[in-house]
Formats: sequence, structure tokens, C-alpha cells
Amino acid sequence: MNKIIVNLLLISISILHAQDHAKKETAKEVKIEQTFEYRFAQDLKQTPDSEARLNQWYKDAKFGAFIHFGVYSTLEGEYKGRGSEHRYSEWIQVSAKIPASEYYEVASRFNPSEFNAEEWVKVFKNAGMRYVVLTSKHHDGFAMFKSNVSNYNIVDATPFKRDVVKELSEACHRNGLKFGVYYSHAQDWDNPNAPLLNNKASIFDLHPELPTNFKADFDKYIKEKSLPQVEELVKNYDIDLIWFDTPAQMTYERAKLFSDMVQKYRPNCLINSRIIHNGKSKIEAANLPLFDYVSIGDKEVPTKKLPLYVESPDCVSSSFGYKTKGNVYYHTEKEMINRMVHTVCTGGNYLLNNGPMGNGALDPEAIRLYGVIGDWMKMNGESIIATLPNPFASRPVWGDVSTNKNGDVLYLHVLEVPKSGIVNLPDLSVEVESANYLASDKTVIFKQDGKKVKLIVSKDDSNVVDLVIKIMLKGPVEK
Ligand code: H79
Repeated sequence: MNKIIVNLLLISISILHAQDHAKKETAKEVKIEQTFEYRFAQDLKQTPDSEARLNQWYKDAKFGAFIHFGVYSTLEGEYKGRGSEHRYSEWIQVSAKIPASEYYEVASRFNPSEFNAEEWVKVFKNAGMRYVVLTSKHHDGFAMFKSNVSNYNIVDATPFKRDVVKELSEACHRNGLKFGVYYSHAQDWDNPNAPLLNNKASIFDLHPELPTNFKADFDKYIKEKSLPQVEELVKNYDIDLIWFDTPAQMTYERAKLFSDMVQKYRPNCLINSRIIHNGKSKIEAANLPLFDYVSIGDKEVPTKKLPLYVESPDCVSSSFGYKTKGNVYYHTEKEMINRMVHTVCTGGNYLLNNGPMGNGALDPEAIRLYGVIGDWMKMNGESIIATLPNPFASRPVWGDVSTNKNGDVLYLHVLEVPKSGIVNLPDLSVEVESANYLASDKTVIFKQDGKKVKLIVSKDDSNVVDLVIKIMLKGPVEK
């Protein structure tokens, strides 16, 4: 196609769609303004220690597997006809008000004989994931590792008797993946001294044997269970990351006990912000020495570049733990890729959860969805792994942008192919050398007029989940 035809095409199509476009852009920008900023004062700065730890592997990894696996996996969101109306199956003990003594019986039948760490890791690796975070103890208090602190663990309290944390950590490292553990350090439904964070069940529902005047002693819980179990994890396992959650009543002093413990044994181990901040709380500068990166809210996708490195804990389905009872839905592959792309282009990592089944096999629908992402990653992973975020001031209306580390390659993630077929770039002061589809290497027609760059994409591509265009620049883009 010669230049005149390209120009005519561009002019006519853009006039037709200019108004519509402008409206959409304004709506999107307003939405962006309303979301994340309030939690992150712009002068927050990653500590040099955290920066160094994050640079070791985490910032390049971008994509990881989150796994919620435990006693609750066997109940699939319902117990004796109760609890299935609640969103998260890992919350079944609270949502069905199961006393701890009764939950023990469920634990005593937990026998995930199909568990095969090597097979799990193959699925994660094939999805393009670079790290894995497994629940080593969720709020129910049950440890998925051999613990001498409490025999309420998978080796001592179940017929399975195998250490899942150990087997998975070894399989991850054998296959070149980093390994992390989730550890709920404040809540513990097995231990009445730990705070309960919900309005569905009381401590007396879970522990009917307690005297009515029972007073919880949280520091006793920390001293006797959660801190020594964290010590076991960092001492006995090869752990690259520890993922704390729901820090109810976590003062700076209490949280520091945990970060000091991690530092003592594993100075390179990353720590997430939920050691002290819940997913939605405002980040305090004074707390920055306690953690390395910020876990934003569960299933939240960042909308704007933030002064600290973040991770989005997302899920293939509505529940983190495996759930078949009551309402449950799975994301479409398009939704998940959109969420991953926006998270990475905003400057964060995407931790995508699956809930294995009670028998220890992975959820078949999670395997399918991970497989679809894996297929996409095989063609387009270059636009995700080891990239830098969108260098432009705002997110384009058609999708998002990442760059290579030098800043001289742009990856345009066209998540919604504009009806006009024209992709407008934000103002660019560098000259474009070439534009190609990343997956097929086919040339994309473009026109640069000063700072304005327009690309014409084919209508045939509008059903692609994320059409990635690789743009080579003559020099680095200004940030
Ligand atoms: O581990 C996953 C969740 O179980 C955990 N964080 C992620 C990573 C988490 N803990 N608390 N919360 C999330 C938020 C609280 C949700 C609840 Fe509910 C709303 C608890 C009580 C009301 C879900 C819905 C359970 C009962 C109703």
C-alpha cells in the first residue's frame, strides 16, 4: 500500500471515530483517578535493601502461581449443607461455623494421594510462570509442612503423612522456579488466642469449650505458634518469598518479630506488605523496612503507576480454594490476560491462583486456563517477562504498553482493537524504526507525523485476546 492511500485511510477513519474515541478516553481517565492513589503517597520510596532483593529475580519474573491447598480443599465450599453461599471455600470453617474439634476430623481424612509436585510444576512452568506461592498455613491453622511446633500438620495429623511444602519447594527448584510460602500469621481458627477477623462466626462457635469470660492473648499465640512456625519454614525449607496475610492487630513491633526472623535465616527472602498492611490500607513510610513489595487487594488490578513495587493476587475463579458448591465462576482467558497485562504494564507482578482438589490433583479448569495463557505467553512472553511499565503518562484507551529495559522497544498490548482499526500512540518524541506483530512477525503499517504515530491493524485480529505489536524505536523513549 502506498503512502497516499495509507494517509487517506487514516484521515477518513479517524474523523468518523474521533468523537467516540474522545468520550471513551475521558471516561477511562476519570476511573483511573478514583482508584489506587490514596494508598500510596507519591514520596514513598522502596528501601535500598528491598530494591536489591527485588532486583534479584522478582521484578523480572512478573508472573507466578498462587496455590490455595489445604483441608478445606476436600469440602469444596460446603459442610453438612452449610457455607456454600460464601465466596471463598478456604473460609469454610468460619462460614459453616465448624468447631475446631470437628474440623480436626475433616483433617484426619485429608489424603491427597494424587498430589504430584512434579506434575504441578510442569503445569505452572508451561503457563509461563516463574514462581510459585503455596499456602503453608491458612487461617484454619493447619500446616501443610512437618511442624514440631504443632502436630496439627499434614505429616502428623493425616493419613497422607507427606510434607507438601517440602515436595513442592524441591520440584520448583529442580525446574528453575522460585518458591514462596503463604503463611497466615495473625489468624488461626485452631487457636483461640489468635484474633478472628470476620462477622460470620465467633470464637465460641469455633471453640464451644471456652469459658464465657475467655480473654485472648495474641502475644502468646505469636510466641508459641506463628513465630516459631515461620522460623521452621525459613530454617528448614528453601524459600524465596514469604506471603503474610490478614495482619489483624499487627503492630510495628509484632510485625518486626516476623521480618527479623525471616532476615535472620534468609536475608534474600522477599516479604510482602501484608506482614503489617491489609490489602486496602494506606501504606505508611515508617513500615517500609518490614517488607519488600506491596500486595494490593485480593483480585485487584492496579490502574496507575505506583511508587512501590506491587503484586496483584488474582484467581482463575471466584474462590481461592477449590469450590464446586454454591456460586462459583471462572474468569475467561481474555479477562485474565487483560488483568495480567494491566498489572505488568503498571509496574507489578501478577500472581494467579488455582485451588487444587482435595485428592491432590490440580483443578482441570485451572489447568485449561493456565494452558491458554501458556500458549499466549509462548508467542508473546517477551512483552511481559523482564519488561518495564508503560512509559507514557496515561494508559491508552485500547490497552496498555510495556517496554524493554533499554526503552527502545515498545510492546503495544492492543486489548480492544479500536473499531476504526487505528491504534493511536500517545505522543512520542523518538522515531519509529519498525512495527511488527510479536506473535507472527508480520509487518504493521504505521505513519509517524512528528510526535503522532498511528498504526493500522487488521479487523481480522479483533478476536485475539491481546494483540501485541512490537515497535522498534531509533532511541530510548522518554519516561
Ligand atoms: O487467602 C485468600 C483469602 O482467603 C484471604 N486472602 C486471600 C489471598 C482473605 N482473608 N480474608 N479476606 C481474604 C477477606 C475477608 C473475606 C470475608 Fe467472608 C468476607 C470473610 C468474611 C466475610 C468470604 C466471604 C468468607 C465469608 C464470606
